[in-house]
Amino acid sequence: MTRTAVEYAHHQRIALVTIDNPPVNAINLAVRNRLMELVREIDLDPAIDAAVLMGAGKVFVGGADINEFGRPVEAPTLPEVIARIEGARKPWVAAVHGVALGGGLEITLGCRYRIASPDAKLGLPEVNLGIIPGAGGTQRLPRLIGLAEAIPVIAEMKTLAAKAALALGLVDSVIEGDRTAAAVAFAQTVLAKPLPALCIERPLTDLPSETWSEVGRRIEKAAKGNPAPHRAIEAIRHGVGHGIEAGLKQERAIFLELRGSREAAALRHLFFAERAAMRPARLREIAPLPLNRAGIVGGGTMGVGIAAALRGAGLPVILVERDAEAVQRTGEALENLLAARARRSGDPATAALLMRDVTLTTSIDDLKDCDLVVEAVFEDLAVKRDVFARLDAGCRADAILATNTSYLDPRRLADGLRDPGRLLGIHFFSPAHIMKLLEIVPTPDTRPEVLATAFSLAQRLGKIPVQSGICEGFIGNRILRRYRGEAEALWRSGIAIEAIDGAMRAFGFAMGPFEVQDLAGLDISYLQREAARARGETVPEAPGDILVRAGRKGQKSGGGWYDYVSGDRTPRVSPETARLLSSLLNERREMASAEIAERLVAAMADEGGAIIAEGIAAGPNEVDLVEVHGYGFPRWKGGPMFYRNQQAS
Ligand code: 3H9
Repeated sequence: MTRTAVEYAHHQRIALVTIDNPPVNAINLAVRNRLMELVREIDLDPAIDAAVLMGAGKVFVGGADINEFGRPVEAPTLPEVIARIEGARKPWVAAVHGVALGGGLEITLGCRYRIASPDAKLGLPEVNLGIIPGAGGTQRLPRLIGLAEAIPVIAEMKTLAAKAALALGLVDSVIEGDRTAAAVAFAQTVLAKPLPALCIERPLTDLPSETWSEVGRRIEKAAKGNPAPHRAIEAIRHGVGHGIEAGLKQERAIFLELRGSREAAALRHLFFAERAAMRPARLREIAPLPLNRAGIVGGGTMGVGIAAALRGAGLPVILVERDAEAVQRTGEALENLLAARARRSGDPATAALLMRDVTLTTSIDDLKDCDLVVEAVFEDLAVKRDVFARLDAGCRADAILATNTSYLDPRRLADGLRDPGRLLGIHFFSPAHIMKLLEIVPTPDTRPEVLATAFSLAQRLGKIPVQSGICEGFIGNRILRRYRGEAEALWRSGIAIEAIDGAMRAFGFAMGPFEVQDLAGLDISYLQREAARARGETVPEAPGDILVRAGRKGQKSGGGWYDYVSGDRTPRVSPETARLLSSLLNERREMASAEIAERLVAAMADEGGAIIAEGIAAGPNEVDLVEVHGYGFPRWKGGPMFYRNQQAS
C-alpha cells in the first residue's frame, strides 16, 4: 500500500488529519495538495463537526520542506493552504507535540485553536535559513501574542516551550496523556462555546518608536551580515502600518526575494551539511560504545573547557592535574565556567549541581573507571606519549583514549599502546565549551566503534563533528596557516595590516587575521617555530619572531601587530611594529577591500581543495563546516568552498 503524506480518520464526529511525512513532517507539495482536499472534504461532510490537525511520529511539523527552496514555487502554496484552513466552515484545532517550527507554526496560526503537549516547542527559525516566515508568521503571530513577544520569535529565533506559549495565549491548552484522545476531547468541549477570533481578525497595537529603535539596535548586533532579521522586521512593520492584507503581501514578497538570495542558499547548504555531518552514512550501522564517565588529563584552558563541555552534557568528569596547586587553580577555573554557563541558562543553581560530579585529582589511576579519557596536556610529543603510556597501563582495557592535539600525528601517540585501536584524535576548539567544531581524527588502527562513539559524543555535546585525515594541523589549522601566509604576503607586498583586517571584518569575520593573532598570542607559533629550528628544521624568519623577541606577544603584553592600551582591546596602529618590521616591507600600496577578501578566501579554498584531493577531508562540505564552526567564517557565506563555487556560478 502506498503511504499518503497526510492520513485521515475520524472519531466521534471529529476529523483527525495527521501529517505523516518522515522524518519531520515537512510540508511539501504532496502535503499541501492533500490538506487542500481534506479541508474541502471536511467542510462538506455532515458527519464531521471539527477537525484536529496533528503530526505523526516525534514532531508535529518541522517546517516547510527546505528541499523545495531551490526550485520554483508550486501551487497550492502554504499561504493558500493556511488561508483555506482559516476560511473553513468548521473549526480546526492544531495539536502540537515535539516541535512546530516555521511553516509548522504558521499552519497552526490559521487554525481556530492550538493545543500543545507539555514537551512541545514552537518557533519561527526561518532567519537561520536566510529567509523570513513566508506563510503569515510575521503577521498572525503579533496579532495573537502582541508585537513585543512576537518579535524575538520572528526575528531572533526565540522558541517558546508549551508552558510559555500557554502564558502568552499562543496555545489555548496544554494537554496531558494520549494526544489524540485529549485533542478530540478538547475539540468536543469547544464546540459548545462561541468561536474565538482568528489571528487575522485580531487587532494589533503598535510599539513606541523608542522600542522599535531598541529592536533595531539588537538586531543589527546579532544579525551581522544576514539580511533576514532586518527584513522580518520590515514585514512586521508593514503589517502594523498598512493592515493584515498588505502585511501578508509584503511578507510573501520579501520571503520570495530572500528565498532566491545567495545568503539563503549558503545557509541552506550549511543546514544540510551540518545534519549530514552528525550521522555519516558509513557509521550509521555501527553502535557507539556506552559513555558514562569521562576523564581529562591536563587542566589548562583547553582541559577546563573540555571538562565544562562534557560535564554540561551530563557526563561525570574526573580531571587530572600535575599537583595540588594546579588542581586548586583548575577547580576554580572550571567552577567559573560552569557558573557562567548556569547564569546563561537562567538557572544559576545548576552550577553547584554540575560541580558535584566533578572530581579533581593528581592521580592518573583515578581514571580507571572512565569510558573515555581526553588528553589535553602541553603540545609536546614526548609529554603526550608519556601520558598515553600511563593511561594505557591504568585505564580499563575497553576505555577510549583521545588526544586533543592540534598538530601532532596521533599515530605516533598510538604507537606502542597495548591496543592502538582505541586511540583517536578529538580536537576541540577554544573555548572548548562554546565552539561548535570537533575535528575527529582516527588513525588507520582506530576501531569503527571507537570512531562511532566520538561522533555520538559530538551529538551529545551539541557539536558538529568533522572527520579529518592526518596531516600537519589537520583540516582547520592547515587552512589557517595558508590564510595567515596569504595575509602576510599581502602585508609584505605593501598593504597595511589594518586594511587587511578591515577587509576581513567587512567580509563578515569578527576579526581580521592580524587581530586574531594578537588575541591568541604570537608566542605560541613562535615557540613552535623555535622547537622546529631546535630539531634542525629550516624555518624561515617570520615577522612574529621579530615581534616576540621584542617582547610583543599580542594583547597580553600590551602589543603585538598592534598596540593596545591597558584594559582596552581596541587595536591601534603601532609605529613600533612598523619600525621593527620595516626591513621586511615593500613600499605601501592600496588594494580594494573586496579584492583583499577575495584573495584571502581564495587561498583558503585552494588549500581546502588540496586537502580534499589528498583525502584529508571527505569533501567541500567538511571544509566549509570546519571554517564556519571553528574559525568564524561568516555563516551566511556558506564556507570558503561554497563561496567560491557560488562566485563562479
Ligand atoms: C519554513 O518553514 C518557511 C515557511 O515560513 C514559509 C513557507 C512558505 N525540511 O535536525 P535533524 C530533515 S522554513 C526538510 O537531524 P532532529 C533533516 O535534513 C523551515 N527536511 O533531527 C534531516 O534529514 P536527514 C523552518 C528537514 O530531531 C532530518 O530531517 N524550519 C526539515 O535533531 C532530521 O533532522 C526550520 O528551520 C525541513 N524543514 O531535529 C526547522 N527539517 O535525516 C529545521 C529537518 O536526511 N529543522 N529536516 O539528515 C530543525 O530544526 C530540526 O530538524 C528539527 C528536528 C528540530 C525539526
